[in-house]
Amino acid sequence: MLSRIGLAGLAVMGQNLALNIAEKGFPISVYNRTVAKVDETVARAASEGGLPLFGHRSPQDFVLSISRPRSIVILVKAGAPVDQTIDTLSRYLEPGDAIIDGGNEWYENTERRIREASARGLLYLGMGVSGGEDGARNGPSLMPGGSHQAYDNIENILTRIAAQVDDGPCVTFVGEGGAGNFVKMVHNGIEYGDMQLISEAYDVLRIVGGLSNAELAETFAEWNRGELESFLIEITADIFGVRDEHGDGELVDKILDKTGMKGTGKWTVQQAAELSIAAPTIAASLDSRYLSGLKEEREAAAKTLEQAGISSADFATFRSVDKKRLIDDVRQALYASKICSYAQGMNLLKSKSAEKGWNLNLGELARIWKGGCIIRARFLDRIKKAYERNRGLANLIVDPEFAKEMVQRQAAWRRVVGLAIEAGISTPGMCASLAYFDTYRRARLPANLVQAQRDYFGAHTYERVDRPGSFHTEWSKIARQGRAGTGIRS
Ligand code: 2AM
Repeated sequence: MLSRIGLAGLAVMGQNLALNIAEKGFPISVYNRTVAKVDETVARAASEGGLPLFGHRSPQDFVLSISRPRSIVILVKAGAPVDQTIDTLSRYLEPGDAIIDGGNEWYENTERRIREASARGLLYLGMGVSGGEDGARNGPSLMPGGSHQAYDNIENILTRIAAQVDDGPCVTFVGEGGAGNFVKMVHNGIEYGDMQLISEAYDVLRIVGGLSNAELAETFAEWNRGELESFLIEITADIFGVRDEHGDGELVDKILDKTGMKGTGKWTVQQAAELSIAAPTIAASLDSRYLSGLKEEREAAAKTLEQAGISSADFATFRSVDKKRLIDDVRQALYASKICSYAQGMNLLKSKSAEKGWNLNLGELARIWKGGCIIRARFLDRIKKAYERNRGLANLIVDPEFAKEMVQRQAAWRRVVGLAIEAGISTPGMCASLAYFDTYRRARLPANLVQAQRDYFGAHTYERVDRPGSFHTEWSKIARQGRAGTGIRS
């Protein structure tokens, strides 16, 4: 009997996704370059109740064990390993067969592979998969893009293995070309923003509010019962409760404050710059990761600046703040900051969609992020509805419902950021979000002065608010004349 689908690349994500597919009743063939992982996966399938999963040690046997038209998911490291795996497998593939890359791939690599596959009569999908190990096994959020035919061939599998939420499975055909990978990339950028904002909330509560880990656990658990309900808030509450098995106190305090990263956040910020889309909250999260990496420099700087007179440790004076009110303010600041961050991510998607002709449906993307993925959250349903109300929404902030919420929360938001600034606690994500909000909502910005400067030194011209056309002024000549008149020397 032939398998319905194949999966190559049996590291953590691959193994779990394969078991998920098998568990849903689709016979699956699996393959890995190193055969030990094939045996391991087969053993897991057997121990989980004899799932219909069949291991293969040769790429040829693997490919030939799948029914045509074949669909093969590959989950290997992004970049060259994907090309090598495609090379290995495509020797045995036939026209009409499809390759589905489930890795965090750069979208342009997917677009190149789509062209190469198409030259051989093969179909290709670049599919974002989010949810980590647990998501892959029990229901991820899936973001497939590329060949619609390839999607149709496995739609019944994808809708079964994806996370299920009240309005359907967390999967949709995202768009053509590298759209699926691009959307996954922006998802990860938004994830960077969420994590940064949560860490800032933690920092303010801990340093300014003096909350203990137990109080933090309680606070986050409480938040998870309200508008902030989300996977990241939930796991954060859990984290504060985990004790250190090697010593006193909680593990969180023993973890080195250096954040790792794999590149999707950087790509998001690079793309934002390429597309002239402001994404300051996401950029601030990336910068914070870079600065976190400079542990030794930061320790040295703390010492130098302390010697120079700054006090970086004693915030006791701020401990007089009303804890209960601070907690409530931080909750609101976090929520408002998050909306701005999502607004940036969504606008990045909208801009790329226009450039590439992907016709991305932002409401539908918010929907498939409601379950399975790392940024899953209750408020994504509200984002979905905002885009359903107005598909061409310029910015989430100006959706009537979100606008109201931002206004309701802005006083608390300003208090938190103000307090943090006063205490010397950096909150780059919250500050970036607030500045984004305050910039976007202002009908008039000081950009007139920048235009005047540009015209002054570079004759770049400017427009006027009161008449059409572009203008240039001989600024220095006039200024000199003016000075001559008042006796000021240049
Ligand atoms: P391996 O077990 O043989 O190393 C994550 O590293 C996954 O990507 C693993 O399944 C790994 O296979 C696979 N992988 C990495 N580089 C590869 C390559 N060049 N060809 C095939 N698989 C590769």
